[in-house]
Amino acid sequence: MAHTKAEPKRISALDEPREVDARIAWGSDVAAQVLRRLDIPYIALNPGASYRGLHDSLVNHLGNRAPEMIMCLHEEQAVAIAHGYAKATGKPMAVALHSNVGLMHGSMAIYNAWCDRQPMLILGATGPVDARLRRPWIDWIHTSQDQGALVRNFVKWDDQPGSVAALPESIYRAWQQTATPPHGPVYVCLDAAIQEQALTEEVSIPDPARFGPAPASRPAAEALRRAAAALATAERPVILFGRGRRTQEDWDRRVALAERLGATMLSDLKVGSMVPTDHPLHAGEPFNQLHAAAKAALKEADVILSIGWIDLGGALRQAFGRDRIPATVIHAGDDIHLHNGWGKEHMELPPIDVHLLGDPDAAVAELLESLPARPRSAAAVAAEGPAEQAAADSINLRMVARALAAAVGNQPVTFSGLPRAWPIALWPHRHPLDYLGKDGGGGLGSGPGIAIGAALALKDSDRLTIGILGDGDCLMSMNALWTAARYRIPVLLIVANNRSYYNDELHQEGVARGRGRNTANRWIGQSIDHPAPDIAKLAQAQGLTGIGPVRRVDELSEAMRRGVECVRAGNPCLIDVHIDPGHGRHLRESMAERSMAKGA
Ligand SMILES: Cc1ncc(C[n+]2csc(CCOP(=O)(O)OP(=O)(O)O)c2C)c(N)n1
Ligand SMILES: [Mg+2]
Repeated sequence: MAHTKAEPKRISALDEPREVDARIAWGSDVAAQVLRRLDIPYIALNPGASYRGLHDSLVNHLGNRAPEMIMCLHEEQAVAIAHGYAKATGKPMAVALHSNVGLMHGSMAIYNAWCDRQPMLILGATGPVDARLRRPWIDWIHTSQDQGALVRNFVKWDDQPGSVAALPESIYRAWQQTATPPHGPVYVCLDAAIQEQALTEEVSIPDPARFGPAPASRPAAEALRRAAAALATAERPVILFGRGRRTQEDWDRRVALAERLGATMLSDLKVGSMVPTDHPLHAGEPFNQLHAAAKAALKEADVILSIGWIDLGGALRQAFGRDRIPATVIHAGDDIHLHNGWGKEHMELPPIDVHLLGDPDAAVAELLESLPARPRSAAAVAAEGPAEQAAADSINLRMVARALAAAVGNQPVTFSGLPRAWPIALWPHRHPLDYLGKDGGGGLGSGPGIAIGAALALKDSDRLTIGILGDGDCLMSMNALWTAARYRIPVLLIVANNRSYYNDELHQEGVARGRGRNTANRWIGQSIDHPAPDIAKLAQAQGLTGIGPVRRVDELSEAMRRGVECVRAGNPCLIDVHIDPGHGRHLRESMAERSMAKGA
């Protein structure tokens, strides 16, 4: 029997199928029904015959609703959109990837989501697995033995169910895996022949209620007791705020814990906003590599508490080198459950004295309950950035931030991505959705998709979703923008366009310096200029409002005003801003130094 629930609103009025067939009559109808019962709102996809059965079920059986298709021009962007959606909501949506080829296209974005520990349900397809059913040629090149092996090293779980009757269990388990913390993408590969099989008997699709995700795990009582004891007597505690949930409740508890302990707060650019960056206890800005204030705080600390810090080993290494760490190190997190040895995204093995194995925010809640109220005076001092030395004829990110803030006014903003030199101190993060963090795997080209996915998730909220993207990042996934135009996803993309893969220019400079060679050649093979692609036109060509290139300081305010107005009216917009390539250089200097030291 077809599942009957209140039909959710579709975002695309264009994609209304006619004469929908409510009968569950084909193998893929069963898979589609399972998606509906899981209340999956969207399925991002690029089509392909390996899942033409499922495609038909989504359209002609479910009526392209719950889930609704979000069509993309490249699989990498379908995955990136689900990634951005998960970042903003904490919830998975679905993705469909065609056979081996679509999976290969999507794989880098899956890797990003994996490293970022974000959930998503990826449905793939192959086959027919039964060779007798394969069409000549095409079905043979689009069938792979053990297709999940392509991504198995960077998904949490994968499966290829062997019958129609096995579909519900497989998809329910996948959902349970992806939605249970610690999160990660999951992949279910649907045999084309199974999808296209006519049902001869009713297939039971159980209610998903008893197959749902498990709650986040709480750390062991004994470990909590030891951690609380160490913290209760700490004189100079430091808390590293890493991965956590984007809820106001968890945010408030993190702040309360730091305040109760009088602890210096440090936060990570990679995870996004987890604590207020302008809190008196917050030292400096969120960082990727330790800044001086963070280093000093860690060196002086008697207790270091990591709340899901992604690279605790690396942070300690930067502060202490090979020296012994005098502080008691407490780490709360469950990431260890995902470490499989293939990727090294587990980072350097940190020395840990008290391991609070479990959900980092659960550890915060437990510690807060057991620690006595003992507020101490604020220890941290905000690190001052270097003075602004902007020539009036070149635009830097501080100017962009100021102009954007003026255009936005009081409306809350979600930054889906920020470039390294973005002046967070000018625009502090004060809400869990203010900034969603980095792409996870450092796979370039994710920025547009993640921004669109976040905007899709937040489109009915009071927030404005803005992605500040590098030109290299944006150009790699330019055609993600079509999806934003097609579904009227209100996102503002601002390209911090330095006409270069500037990050890597600095690497080349560092290598040349280390080898005593000419650093002036660093731009060769790195500059995206002569011609500089007209990114605003590329946006316009896909149906967005494209503004720019903005080259002069006096054009900035008007460009930002127009961009914000466009997105407030419900439409996507891109503003291409040519920025001074050298701005923010000091923030990247360490890379050049590292290359110099290692000659790599
Ligand atoms: C898929 C992929 N290809 C290449 C790189 C190497 N890479 C890292 S940052 C970067 C430059 C990014 O350029 P842009 O987005 O313009 O930012 P900018 O450094 O100029 O601010 C490159 C090429 C990568 N990380 N991922
Ligand atoms: Mg660039």
